[in-house]
Amino acid sequence: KYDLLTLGELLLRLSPQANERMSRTKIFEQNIGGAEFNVAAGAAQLGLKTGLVGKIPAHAIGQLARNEVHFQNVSDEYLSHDNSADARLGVYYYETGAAPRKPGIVYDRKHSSMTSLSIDDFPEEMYSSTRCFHTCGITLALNEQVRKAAIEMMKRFKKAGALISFDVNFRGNLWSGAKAKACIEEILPIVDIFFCSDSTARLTFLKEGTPEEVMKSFADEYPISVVAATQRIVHSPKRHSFGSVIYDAKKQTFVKEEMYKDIEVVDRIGSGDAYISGALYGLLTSENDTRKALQYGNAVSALKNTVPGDLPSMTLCEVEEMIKTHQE
Ligand code: KDG
Repeated sequence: KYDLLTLGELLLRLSPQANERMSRTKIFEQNIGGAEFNVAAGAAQLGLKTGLVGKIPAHAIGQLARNEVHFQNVSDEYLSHDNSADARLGVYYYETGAAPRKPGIVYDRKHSSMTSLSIDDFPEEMYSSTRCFHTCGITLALNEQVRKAAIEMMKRFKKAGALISFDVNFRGNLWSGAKAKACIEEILPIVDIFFCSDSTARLTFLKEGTPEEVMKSFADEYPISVVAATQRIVHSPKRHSFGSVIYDAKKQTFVKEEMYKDIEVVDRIGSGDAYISGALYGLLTSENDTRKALQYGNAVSALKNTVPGDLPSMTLCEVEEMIKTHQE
C-alpha cells in the first residue's frame, strides 16, 4: 500500500522573522518539521505514497502538525493520538545566522507525546503495508522507550520484507557519539540503505581513512546494500556547494557526479532529509539504481536549500529538468 513509511517526531519550529534574534523578537513564525517527516513529505512531492509513524497530542497544537501532514499528502494512518492532559508537541526555536553571528537553535522537546510512543500504539498490519521503512538517529536518541520501540519496529518491518533505510543524523545535543555508536551498531545488521556522511562516521564511529574507505567499511562489516554520504562545501554562509557519493555494495562500485556549485542558501535545515527523499525515490522507482538515487538526491537537496522552512517545495518535472541541466 505504501512505498515509504517513516518513523519520527513532528516538531513545531518557531523562528523570528528575517534576521531578528529569538531573545528579543515579538513575532515567531511557525513551521512544522521533523527529520523523518521531511523525508516523507519530499518523497510524496515526487510522487511516492508515503506515511508518517509517530505520536502527537490530540489537542489543537497536535492538529496544527497533523494539518501539515495532510497538506503534504503524507498519510497519518499511523500517527497515533496522545490524549493525556499534559500532551505536548516538541518545539524547537531557530534563528538564522548573519556573518559573523552563527545560526542558533534551542530545543524544547523533553517529555513530548512522541517520547511516550509504544509498539502497542500500532496494528500488526502496519508492518506488511510498505516497501520501505525509514528512521534516523534523532528518533533513537529521544529516550529508552522510543529507542526500544523503534528497534523493534525495524525488526518487524524487516521480517515483513520491507527495505530498511536509516540515517545516522547525529545530534550531539541529544546523545553522545559513543552512545549513538553502540545503539546504531546494534541495528546495522538489518539496515539495507545507510545514510552517513564522512564527517559523522569519523565523529561517531571513530572511522579513519578516505571517504570511500569509510563508506565501504560499513558494507564490508554489515549486510548493507547501499551506503550514501552527502558532501557540502561552505564557501560563505549563503553560498554552498553540495554533492554526494553512493556505494553500491552488490556491484562494489561508487557513483559520484559534479557537485551543485554556488547554491544560494536560504535555509539549509532539512536539506539532508530532502537528499534522502530524492535518493529513496531514485531507488524505489528503479531496480535499486544508485545513479538515479544520486541524481535525484543531489537535485532535491540543492533545491531544498533555496527555500525557507524544514520541508522541500518542488515538483517532479522541476527536479528532472534540474538533473538534465546539471548533466549538460
Ligand atoms: O534534519 C532536519 C531536522 O533536524 C529538523 O526538521 C528538526 O527533526 C528535527 C530535529 O530533531 O532537529
